Amino acid sequence: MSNSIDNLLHETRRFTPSEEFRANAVAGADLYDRASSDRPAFWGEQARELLHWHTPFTRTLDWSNPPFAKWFDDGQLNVAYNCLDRHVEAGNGDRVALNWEGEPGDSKTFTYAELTAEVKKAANVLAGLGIGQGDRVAIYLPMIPEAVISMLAVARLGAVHSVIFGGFSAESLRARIDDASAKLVITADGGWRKGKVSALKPAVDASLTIGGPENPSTVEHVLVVKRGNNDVAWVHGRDLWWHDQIDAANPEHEAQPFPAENPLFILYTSGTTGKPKGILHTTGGYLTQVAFTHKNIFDLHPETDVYWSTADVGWITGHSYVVYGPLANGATQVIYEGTPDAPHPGRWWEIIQKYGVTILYTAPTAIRTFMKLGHHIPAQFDLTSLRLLGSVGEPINPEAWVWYRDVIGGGTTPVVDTWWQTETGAIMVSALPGVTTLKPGSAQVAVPGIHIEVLDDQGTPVPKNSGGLLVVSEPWPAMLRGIWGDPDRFVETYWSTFPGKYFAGDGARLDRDGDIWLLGRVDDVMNVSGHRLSTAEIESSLVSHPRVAEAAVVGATDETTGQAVVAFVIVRVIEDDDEPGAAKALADEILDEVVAETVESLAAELRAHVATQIGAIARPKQVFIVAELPKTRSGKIMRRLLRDVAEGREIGDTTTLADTQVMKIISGTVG
Ligand code: 6R9
Repeated sequence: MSNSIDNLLHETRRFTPSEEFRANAVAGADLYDRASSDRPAFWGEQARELLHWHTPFTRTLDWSNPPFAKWFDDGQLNVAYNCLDRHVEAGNGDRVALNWEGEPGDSKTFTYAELTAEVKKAANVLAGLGIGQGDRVAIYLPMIPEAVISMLAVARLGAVHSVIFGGFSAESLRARIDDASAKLVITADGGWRKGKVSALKPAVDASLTIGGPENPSTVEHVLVVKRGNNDVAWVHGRDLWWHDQIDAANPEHEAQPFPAENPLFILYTSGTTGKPKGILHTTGGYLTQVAFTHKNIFDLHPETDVYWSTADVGWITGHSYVVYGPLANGATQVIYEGTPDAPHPGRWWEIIQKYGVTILYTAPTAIRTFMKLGHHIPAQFDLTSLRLLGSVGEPINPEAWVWYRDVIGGGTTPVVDTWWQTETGAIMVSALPGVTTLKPGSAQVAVPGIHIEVLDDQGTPVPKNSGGLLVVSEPWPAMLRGIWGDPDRFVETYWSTFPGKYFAGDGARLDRDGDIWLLGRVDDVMNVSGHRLSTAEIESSLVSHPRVAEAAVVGATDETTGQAVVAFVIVRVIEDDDEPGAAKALADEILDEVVAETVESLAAELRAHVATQIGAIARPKQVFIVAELPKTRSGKIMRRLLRDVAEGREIGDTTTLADTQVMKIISGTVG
């Protein structure tokens, strides 16, 4: 095993910040010193500096009842006022807040003054429907401006939003509505995805009638945004058109202050057991850390930067780094409704060119998809406005990191790999782009003010050059405040492995410099003949082979070895510089090409490649060449489903897949 880790940790490429970047960087190395002497005091300074408090706080952290933290709890603020009105009052009302791009090519721009005006009207609409402090509102919308407006309107009233991914089924939607006892659902007729309108309202209609009249839901009203212009069924008395309500709404609304520990949102995330967990976040600490990290890690210069996070608002990244962080900092940003390849595979690069995007934040899964399509596609667009790139969601293998920097970043932009979770609320491990010498593949160091450790099973910090479990050892401002309605599960899931410390569920290694390398969820760790192998590591090795674009590895039960390594691999187009069109080849055409050169010989080559790179113990028992991998809408590979295939079982619940057809295709290829 130590050989295999050495392979990853032997990454020798280093990228120091350029003189120019360093000279203009928002964050300097002094942040680490300032934060380390007294963490709560440091966060108190940040909270005062970055936010407007209607009532200033006198206490920073109350940790008298761990693991239930309170931050700045005698202070009062309004989150929407912090994201909107205060920028207008400071004279920045004409600055663009949102450049929204619809998938079919329509677009809309909102200045801070215009966005503030929309949110005030929306807040009055919601208040008119009986929404007040503490009430829960479910938001089930595509990536349209109304998603941002709804979240901020809920926040403005001191109410609690629960944003649910547009891809979730009626059953999942109902389970979340019931768990939070939501009074209102905000949805749309439909949204654009992959070149056509995908209806949303039917899922809401179906969810609210599940169980028949004996099982009424808590929902009183459904507000419907008109986006897709598709026909919708209508329940009179319950359903209301958003535009009718907004047009009739009072434009005046004064934001009231709420206590710093007033809940802001619930966001559901999957756990190791079936029932989704409603992760609860509050206002003051959360907004402090998202604003701090957004400003310092993305080196935000709000007057000149154009920031784009490609995340959907249904994911925590959309909450913290589309809505709250950027808007609290007065940033100008881009949001995009659709898929990266609609109507053509250069759509994202076209958007960057159109708006002059300077900071891009996206996920490794997207980067690897673009690698697969080839560099000819981004090369057709002017990407020279980009000056900083970010990554989030899973480990980014060194090859993808370097490709991202070279092909998208023109060989000059820093790439920050940011580790965090729904539960942590904000970034916890990341380089600072003007300070840190970057190392491809490693998330590197704790954010100033955050205390991260890698512990062995006994809870002892591991020395450099070894691995263990990632924990957060001190409370942090944006930490989850609990699981909605289930305090015991909160304590049990996160705080019982190492008492007093937060266990994130991820494996990690420290390299010889003490930098952190994330190795994936610990439930993604395989045990092959008594050796612990990380799925991330074997995947990284596979992706370093020139024919591999993407790889997913699972441990399948094996009579002799306990578990056997089974790999699912998507092959990459071999780029032909004389024939750029070849790079556009679709996944199934690639597959045909591979079939022609015999799948077996490639599989054998890849098995040998892993054995050479990592060691015989990691050699996949089987390598399946597939056209697609099953992913959730936030881009996480659903290894559970691949394990089902690898072990020849019937495939389990696929409702959280972005594309529910993909498992049929994979089973067809493998079986
Ligand atoms: C923000 C987000 C959290 C899990 C987390 C870890 C994985 C996220 C990562 C990363 C390696 C990174 N993860 N960022 N792994 N490097 N930079 O993704 O939240 O959807 O709750 O997922 O994602 O396994 O535990 P969430």
